[in-house]
Amino acid sequence: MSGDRPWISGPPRGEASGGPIVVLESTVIAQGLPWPENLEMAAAMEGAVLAAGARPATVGVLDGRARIGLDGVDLERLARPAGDDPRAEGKDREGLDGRRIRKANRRDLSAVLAAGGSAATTVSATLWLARRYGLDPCVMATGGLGGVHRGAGISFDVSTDLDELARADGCLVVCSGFKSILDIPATLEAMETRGIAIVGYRTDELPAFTTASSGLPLEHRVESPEQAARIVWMHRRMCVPGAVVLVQPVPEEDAIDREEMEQVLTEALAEATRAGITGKAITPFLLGRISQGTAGKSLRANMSLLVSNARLAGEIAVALSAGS
Ligand code: PSU
Ligand code: MN
Repeated sequence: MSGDRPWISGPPRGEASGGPIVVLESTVIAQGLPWPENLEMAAAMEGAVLAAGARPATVGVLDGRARIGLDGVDLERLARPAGDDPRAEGKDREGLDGRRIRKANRRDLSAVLAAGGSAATTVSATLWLARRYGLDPCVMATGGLGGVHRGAGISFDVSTDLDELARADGCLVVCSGFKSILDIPATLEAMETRGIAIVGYRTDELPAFTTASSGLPLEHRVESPEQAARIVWMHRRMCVPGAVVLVQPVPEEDAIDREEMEQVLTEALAEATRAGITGKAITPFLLGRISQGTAGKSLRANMSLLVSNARLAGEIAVALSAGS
């Protein structure tokens, strides 16, 4: 499928396509989870989409080409650490030190492709690439979205995910809220400013990633994939700008207690400040510390919510294609 666009490739689109597709990001594989669980999780997410009757397309950049859909070998390239230490931590997994797999948001894409490089894509880069390829509007699943960081009033650290969601007209993003390390109330405000629709899946409160609830109320709720599809269908039909974000809580049996999470997070944030870690490196660093601090519970919860979001996105993609 290279044609006149050798810089991007993917599955057949439009008439020739084999039914509904669920787009998956790859930063969570390369930077969000440790090896080898990251590779297991990537396969499990694709399996959950297939089981729902849709086709998965994990997005990434390999050797100077954007790819909409990766095979097992590609996924392993993104997942496997470059160094000798298979448990290389946060900072090393960022690609800041010559690591092959970088973390790319939308603004990084041109430079990475021009250099013939490889990168995992964040929500913003994934959404943009999928739409640019022709999966527009698309259905996507992930764990936690980027948003407004704590202290953003001074650092200005606000994820470009929010701006891309505001542009991704008619797309659906299924997730479990935002990264728990963020300023969640401020992130909700920033979503409202940008006019990004947010709907709870079987919940009245915004989930807080590996914790079932942030305690913050949501104004809209659906109970089934069909009801969710109806909102997306209406959103598309009315041409309301931006994406619809559907938030699903982590499965109950894997959820982490809110107080426990707050405590571990406070310590991890203090450590990040002491170590001078900022910008794109902060998420991988904190996720690693949180996993250690919760004795692996957060890792289990993270994987569990990713798989259940992939399944739900698959079910909604099927419902949307049946209704069109
Ligand atoms: N949530 C996680 N792990 C991650 C991410 C989110 O639990 O690795 C990634 C997603 O790809 C998201 C990105 O799009 O972090 C946002 O990064 P930043 O805050 O640097 O924009
Ligand atoms: Mn940031």
